[in-house]
Amino acid sequence: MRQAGRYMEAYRELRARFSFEKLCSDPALAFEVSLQPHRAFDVDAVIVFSDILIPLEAMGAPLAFTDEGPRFAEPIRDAKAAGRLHPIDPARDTPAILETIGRLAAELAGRKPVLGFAGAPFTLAAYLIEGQVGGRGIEATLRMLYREPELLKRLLDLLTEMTIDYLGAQIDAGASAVQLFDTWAGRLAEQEYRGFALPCQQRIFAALSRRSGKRAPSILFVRDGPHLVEAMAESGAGALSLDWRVPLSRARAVVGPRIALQGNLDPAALFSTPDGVRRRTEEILADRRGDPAFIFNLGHGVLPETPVESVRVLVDTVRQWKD
Ligand code: 1CP
Repeated sequence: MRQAGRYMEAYRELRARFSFEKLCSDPALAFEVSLQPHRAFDVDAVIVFSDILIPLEAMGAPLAFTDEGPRFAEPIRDAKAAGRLHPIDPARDTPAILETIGRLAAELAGRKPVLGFAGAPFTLAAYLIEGQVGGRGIEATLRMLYREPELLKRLLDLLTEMTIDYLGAQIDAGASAVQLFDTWAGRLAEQEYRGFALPCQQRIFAALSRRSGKRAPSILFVRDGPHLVEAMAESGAGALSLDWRVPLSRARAVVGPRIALQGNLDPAALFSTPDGVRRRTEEILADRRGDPAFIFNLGHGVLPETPVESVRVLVDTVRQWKD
């Protein structure tokens, strides 16, 4: 999950000097930001600093990170606009993330895993179609899904192929595991999830597990997805990352013992007192006591106003836990 960010003083200092785009596109800076949570809290894994939307710009969709969030200047609403997108060659078109992963893997060699990541096709399509996600959620995307499903599927196809290449290149660059973020797929009913989001996830995880090069474990995140856990288990991901809306014990009962579960403290719980943070963290750890395939995580990224002390208490609580 997003672990660097504005709640950290060291991040705010760098952001005061450099744009978000610059932090992502300069491997020396991205390397520094990636390591900030590692240095501050000694977290168990380091996620490379980048954003799921960066490869879309490389596909030909002009992107700006504004104060109101990311924005595509030309939302993709018809076949003509979709036709302007092109495949990418990760080494040529997204060198910064690969270089940053390489530097992190060398720095942390064998001591800590480096996580690569990508947005899942449905979520990437939603950002492209909306242009900017605002108060009305992903209404334009849903309109395309129900009115022009073939157009959406063509877009999803293109994004699926790109994501296979993009994650494969991250694994080759040194990522120990990769996480696929399908943040917006939880907006769908199970039937549409199975029709539009799941097939893309399945193609990506199947391709990654079949590849002749290096392989790496995979994690699938869906936000707002308690109703989708059973279908998510069919994605082929080795681990499911869940938000706080579903009790992990219930998810475990649904998916069985073979898939790892990751989650799922509500990031808002970090606004509690240190004792409150410790208690909520321990409740999740106690719930998963004896579960050999559990990764503690937040259910979503750290919120900008989060007290740093809460993050420290959380990491210490997980570290000190005796199962
Ligand atoms: O300086 C800033 O304010 C930029 C805030 C920020 C950050 C720190 C954005 C803009 N992206 C990121 C980094 C990021 N994004 C990481 C790097 C890992 C880390 O820092 O620890 C990762 C893994 C992401 C993934 C991401 N970006 C997702 C999937 C996970 C999720 O949060 O649901 C999504 C949906 C995005 C899009 C995005 N990028 C940035 C924002 C504010 C958003 C969300 C916009 C929205 O809510 O629609």
